[in-house]
Amino acid sequence: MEDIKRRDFLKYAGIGGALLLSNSASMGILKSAFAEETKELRLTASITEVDIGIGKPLKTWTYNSSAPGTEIRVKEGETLRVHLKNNLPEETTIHWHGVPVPNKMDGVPDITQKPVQPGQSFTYEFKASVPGTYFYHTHVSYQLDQGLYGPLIIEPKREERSYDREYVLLFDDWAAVDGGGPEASKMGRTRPGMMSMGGMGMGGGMMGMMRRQPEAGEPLQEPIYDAYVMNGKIFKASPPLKVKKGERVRLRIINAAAATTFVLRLAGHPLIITHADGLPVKPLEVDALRIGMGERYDVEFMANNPGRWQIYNLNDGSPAGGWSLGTVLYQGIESKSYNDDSMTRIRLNEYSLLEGVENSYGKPVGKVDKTFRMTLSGGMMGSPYWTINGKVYPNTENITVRRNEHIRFEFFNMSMMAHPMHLHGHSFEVVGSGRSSRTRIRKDTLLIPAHMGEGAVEFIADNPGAWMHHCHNLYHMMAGMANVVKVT
Ligand SMILES: [Cu+2]
Repeated sequence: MEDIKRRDFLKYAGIGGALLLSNSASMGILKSAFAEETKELRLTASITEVDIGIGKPLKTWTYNSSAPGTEIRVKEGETLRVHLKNNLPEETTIHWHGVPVPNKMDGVPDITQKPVQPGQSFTYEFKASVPGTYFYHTHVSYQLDQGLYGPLIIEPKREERSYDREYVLLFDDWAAVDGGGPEASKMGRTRPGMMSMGGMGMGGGMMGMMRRQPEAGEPLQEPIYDAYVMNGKIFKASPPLKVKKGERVRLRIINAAAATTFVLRLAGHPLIITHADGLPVKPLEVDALRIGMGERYDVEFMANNPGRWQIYNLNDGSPAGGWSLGTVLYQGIESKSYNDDSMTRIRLNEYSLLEGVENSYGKPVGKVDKTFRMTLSGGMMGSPYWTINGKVYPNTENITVRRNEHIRFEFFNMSMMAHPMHLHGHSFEVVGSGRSSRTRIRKDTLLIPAHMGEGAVEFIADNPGAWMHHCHNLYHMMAGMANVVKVT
């Protein structure tokens, strides 16, 4: 969103809420009494015109009149209090993706709260207990694919790594019609049923392989997208990320897209992964970063290769293949042309290569008390539904566990698309990561590969309440790929 000099943080660290107060106008902060303990701000959801850089404004749904919405940045241990005002024509909520909040603050309509009606308000309040890169978004209907999201950064009390500069990069897919993805879907701009992620080519334009129009009461199909944006702008409208030679730069990367997995590369620079879904990992160098919907990674790169470089999406069979997304520009570079990127092999962030580090934010799971096996399926033969163990939400089986039980989920993907499975209220260990040291990574969203892909996670059910567990492809979630985990 904006670059923030690490040194500035250090400068402000000694004087409590100075940073918060200095940002108070733009952040919509109402008051900063007890600045170190409570941060209070207002998010207004409304229909707004935004300019993503395609030459015409688009009417979409936003927080505080921009997509992404206002960046929220708090310190570990602070309480965040957010007043949501709903100026939309529909009910809405806010979900704090990845943050282990108390159940009634989790923002899932009719499960953790009554949705906020048009014209009404709701106040969310929770302690920012686990530092990391998160985002907040609506959990109602198809609103996520209309722009209702924003970054949420919880700064650690003590920063383990030193870096010179930081950027928050939020990626999204965009259907360039008023109302975004769901409106495009209603117009019939959807993917054909049997197609896998591969072979679709560019996301823009009409594919000529229209699926049948959904019948009344059926879920919407995933739209064909026209554009992919970084921080709300397409490539040619995206302001360059400025760096200086010799700097160590942190990127906090968030995939807020409704239905696109990105494989991100910064030309000319390897990326060092330092955090997965907010939590620290043993630094791992990769050439490109595969990131599913709902996942976040913090990466660093050394600015030691002066030039003008693209951030782009690799053609990895993804519908976003080959798209340029942004620019990294070194100070002093005048040339308008981009440096060439050459690679002979691409190292990706396979979960098996990532290793966790001991931290105080989660106890190792160890022995498992209960295992739940989930077969993910759907989308075949033009079916509009996506299933867990053959059932469509809300008819999927609830998973009921006792508080502090040690739980294992095993996933088996019978379908032709990958599914980023996201659990609310908890983080989980990724089984199969950290094989050498046995320290697994902890995440809250796990991408289960297509075509017989498998994955498993383990967690301690230590947060009581009814928690959503679902595919973070919005169109799969809305078409049934969800269940509820009841921690009693
Ligand atoms: Cu899915």
